[in-house]
Amino acid sequence: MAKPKGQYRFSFGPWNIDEGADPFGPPVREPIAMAKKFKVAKELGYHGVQFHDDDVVPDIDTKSATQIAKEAAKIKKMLDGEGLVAEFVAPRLWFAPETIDGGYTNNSAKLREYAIERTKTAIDIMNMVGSTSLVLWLAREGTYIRESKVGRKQVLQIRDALNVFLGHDPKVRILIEPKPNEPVDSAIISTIGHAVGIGYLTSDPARVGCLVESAHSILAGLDPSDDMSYALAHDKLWSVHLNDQGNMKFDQDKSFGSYNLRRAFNQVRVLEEYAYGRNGEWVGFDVKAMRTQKLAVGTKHLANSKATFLNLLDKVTSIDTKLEAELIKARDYEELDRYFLCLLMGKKY
Ligand code: XUL
Ligand code: MN
Repeated sequence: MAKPKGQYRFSFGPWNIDEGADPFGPPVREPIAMAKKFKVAKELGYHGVQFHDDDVVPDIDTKSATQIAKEAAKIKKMLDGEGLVAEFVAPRLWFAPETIDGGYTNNSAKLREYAIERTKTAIDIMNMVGSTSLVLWLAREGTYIRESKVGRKQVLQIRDALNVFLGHDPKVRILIEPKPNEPVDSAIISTIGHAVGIGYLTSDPARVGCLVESAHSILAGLDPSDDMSYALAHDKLWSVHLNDQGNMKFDQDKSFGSYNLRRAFNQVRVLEEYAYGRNGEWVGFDVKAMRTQKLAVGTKHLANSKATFLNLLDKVTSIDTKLEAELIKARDYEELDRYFLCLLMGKKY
């Protein structure tokens, strides 16, 4: 087994330890306090925590700048106490009444202004918790019906908003996390190609990158490892949200590799080939526990996703690269297929 080239640091967000509510049923597990979530991260060998702005400052819209700074400082102290770092902050723009019809692409100028101001506050919080990365999942920046918004205008509105954020903080790095649908019918920045592309429209493309979430690529009918490759070719893959997804369903956020192990293997392979992490990129898991899990075993999805990643990394670093090259040269892809299946099944080739 070769030594991995990548430098892997793992993270998850507080929302990844949840109470199990779904659109058809109420919570089934007791809430877990933030301090305990940080302890879980540490115990499971994670290095970082991802945040939404209101994970750091609950009920953020009702609080003054002083109160926000006080609460953010408290979270930073708790992180420091555990030896953890904040990977990123993302504004939760899809929850407020002001963003019912989108944030930066809302048809109302006043409501667009809300989304921009809220994001500036999220950037300030990002700095307070010691991060330089802002993640934008553009949740409601699409349409419920196509005729309700003008597509080209929406793209330019998002570009204009990005320019405001780049100007607000000269050090902020913006990571766009695309998703093709859910909660709205269709998103205007729906795939990683769109995310990379809009970065080039901004005033400082060097500070706009992206985050590929496995489930979001699968929902777009695409292979997450190909989406990662595309972003890596642009040196724009600045984080990932690894998870799994039973093809075109709702966004399931299943444990990494639990649905399609080969698809997961290829994601790890692509990251390892790039020596991912050498520029400080994170391996995030955006995974949810099944609703059937009881409280005491409600964090196994986080332990399992990380373990699966590391097991797949062992597989990747034990690829017989000489044999692989020979089979590719001979164009014997049936044999190459069998070789990789044997590798994944732990069978002698
Ligand atoms: C939504 C999603 C979000 C983002 C962060 O599908 O993945 O949790 O990762 O806002
Ligand atoms: Mn995500």
